Amino acid sequence: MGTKNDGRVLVIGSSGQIGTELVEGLRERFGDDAVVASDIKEPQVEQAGPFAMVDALDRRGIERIIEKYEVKEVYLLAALLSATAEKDPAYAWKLNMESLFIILELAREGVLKKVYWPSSIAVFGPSTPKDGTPQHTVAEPTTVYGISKLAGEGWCQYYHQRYGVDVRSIRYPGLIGWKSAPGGGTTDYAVHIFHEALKSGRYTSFLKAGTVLPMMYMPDAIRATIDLMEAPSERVRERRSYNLAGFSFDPEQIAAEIQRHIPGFTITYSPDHRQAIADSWPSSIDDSAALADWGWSPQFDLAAMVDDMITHLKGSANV
Ligand code: VAH
Repeated sequence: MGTKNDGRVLVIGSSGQIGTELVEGLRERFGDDAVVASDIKEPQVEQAGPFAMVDALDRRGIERIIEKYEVKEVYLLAALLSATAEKDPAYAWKLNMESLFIILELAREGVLKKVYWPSSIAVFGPSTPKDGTPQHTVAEPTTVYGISKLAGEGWCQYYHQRYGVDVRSIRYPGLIGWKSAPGGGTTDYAVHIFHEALKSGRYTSFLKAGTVLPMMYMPDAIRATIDLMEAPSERVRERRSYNLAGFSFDPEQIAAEIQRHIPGFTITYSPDHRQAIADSWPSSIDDSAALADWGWSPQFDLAAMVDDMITHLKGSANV
C-alpha cells in the first residue's frame, strides 16, 4: 500500500484551483496511492489515486477517511475566496473557520501529524504598507475573506504554541494556472484574460488599469507549498503564515506581455465591486522570511508565466 512514511496525505478541497494542481504535485512526489483527494463534489478529472467525497464541515466524515486511508497529514484548502465570500459573509466565516477548527482539533488529539492551511495576502488591508509588505506589519483586512484568514492565522499560531500542533501556512498572492479553473477570486482576472485572449482576442478587465497586485504562477505555488510542508519543523519559524509572492503586475502589463504572443489582442476596462477589494490589498510583498527559513525562491517571472500559460492553453481544451 503506497504511503508517505507511515501514512497518507489527505487534500480537502482537491477539486479547487489550488487543490487540483496540489494533488497532482503531491502524487508526483510521493506516489499516486499516497495521496487521497477529497471534495464536496465528484472530481471533474480522472483520478490517478484514491478519491473520497466529504464536506469540509463534516468532522465524522473526515475521520472516516483518515481511518480508512491511514492519513497522517492534511492539506485543508476548502474555503470561499474574496469575491464569493462578500456575497455570503456568514457562510464564508463558517466554512473558512469551522473547517480549520476540525483539522486543528484532530491534530491536537494526535490523530494528524502535520497540517497545511492556506492564508492569503488578503489578510492585509488599506492601512498596511502597500509596497514590499513586510512579514510582520499592520493587518486590518476589510473583506470577509481577509478577516477569516487573519483569524485563522491566529488559531494556527495558538494551536502550535499551546498544543504543539505542527500546522504550516502560506499567504498566497493571486495564483495563475492553466490546469484548473479559478473560483471566485479578485485576482482571477489574470486567468480569465488568457482564455479570452485566445478565444476572441479581446478582454474586458473588471479591475482598472494601474491596479498592481502580487501574483505567482501555480507551479511555483505548488512547489512552495510542498517544500514548506517537507521542511524540518525547526526551520518553520513563522507559525501564523509566510508571506510569499512571485511578481507583481497590473492589467496593462499582463496585457502587453500577452500581445507579444497575440499581437492583435486588446484590453478594455470595466471596474466592478472587485476593484474595492483589490484596492485594499498590497501591491508587492516582502517574502524574505520564506527565503531565509526554508529556501523559497520563485522560478517564474511575468514573461515566463505568460509564455507557459499560452503554450499550454493553446495545446489544451481549456480555452
Ligand atoms: C482571491 N485568489 O482573489 C484569491 C487570493 C490574494 C487573492 O487570495 O480571493
